[in-house]
Amino acid sequence: MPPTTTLNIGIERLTGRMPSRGWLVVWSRYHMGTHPAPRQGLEAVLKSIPGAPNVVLITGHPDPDALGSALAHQRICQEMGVPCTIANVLPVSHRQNRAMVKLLNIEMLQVSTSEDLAPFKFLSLVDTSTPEPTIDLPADLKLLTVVDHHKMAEVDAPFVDIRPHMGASCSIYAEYMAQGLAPLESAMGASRVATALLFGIQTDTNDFQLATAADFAAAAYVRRFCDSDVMKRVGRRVHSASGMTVLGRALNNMLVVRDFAVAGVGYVSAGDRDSIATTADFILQREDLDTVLVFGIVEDRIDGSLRTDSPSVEPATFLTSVFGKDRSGRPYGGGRADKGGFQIPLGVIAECEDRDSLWNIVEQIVRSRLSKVMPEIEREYERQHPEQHNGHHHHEEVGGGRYSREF
Ligand SMILES: [Mn+2]
Repeated sequence: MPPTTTLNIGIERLTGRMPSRGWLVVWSRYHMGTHPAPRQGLEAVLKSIPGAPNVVLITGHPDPDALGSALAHQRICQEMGVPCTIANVLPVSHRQNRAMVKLLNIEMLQVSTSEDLAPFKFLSLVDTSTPEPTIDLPADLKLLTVVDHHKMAEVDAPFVDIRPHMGASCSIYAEYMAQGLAPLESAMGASRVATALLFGIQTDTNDFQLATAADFAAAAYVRRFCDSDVMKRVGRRVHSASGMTVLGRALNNMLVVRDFAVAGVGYVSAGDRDSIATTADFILQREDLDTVLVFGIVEDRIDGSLRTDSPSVEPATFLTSVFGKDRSGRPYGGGRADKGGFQIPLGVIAECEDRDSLWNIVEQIVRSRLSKVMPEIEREYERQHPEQHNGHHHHEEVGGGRYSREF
């Protein structure tokens, strides 16, 4: 790391000068021709504009990587005496991202016209090298910094740090901090910035599946400053209202035999088909279960998901032994990327207008198929529905409108 005194001489001599591409070249001469590390470059550029209002304008709908980077940029600016505002044109659309904004108290200025940006002198871009295209930028707003991990782009700004090998822009900002630029060890408010950075890294690297060594190093640095309670609340998987409804029906109608559970969820719209799979994933988390089958009617077919943690259950084999094969000899499962997914066409029966009756038939068929490999299923059903077997068929209670609404 170059000595700080050298850096200060450079900044003093250049104070008051407009940053330009030539600036870094001049500055680097103080280091005898060596290119300055990005962290020093960003510090020098920000120190060259004391008091000049900077805006981080987020491109697109704000996502965790952009939000975390923007917060980090803002914190670095504050340490350098540069007022910094985070602004967005498009709203925060994902519910999980809205939770992040709320829980971390991220203040953003919603802008829509170029006048809204008039108070600012300098523009910073994070997680992108292109400004938001749906707004006209004021002619005198100068692009100051660009920090991004997407593909390399020709950008004319005093400070540009684009690293396509990084999994997240948040990793780059975390690295500046780890290298001593507004380090998280130092000041107040470190935990919200750290939490936002970790969330950005986690999201952009697909829960670290795509993380590089540099991303892990960045995550390890920010991790100890994180608010783990907020992390837990923001990171929690969110389900749509209709997904919750499907889950609720499954829990209400679940039959459990030893470590196996089966649950019918009634009619599910095609757009909500995934909630059958997520419901199966959720139920599989019950500690005493290791195989779960969830099914419903989607359009003109029975659609279901089998999930298993059991070393002795192979989804494709299990599904074939329960449901057999279609007339052309193909199994009903395995057609989609979802390995435990299966679809059984209902054919013309799908046209049945009495939706409750059709659902009852489907439930009975699945149950009787399952009882071939697991006879206890019928007994468990009878135990749960004694009224079905003492001659009182409370049809309304079974169909009961519970499944009759598509959602
Ligand atoms: Mn990103």
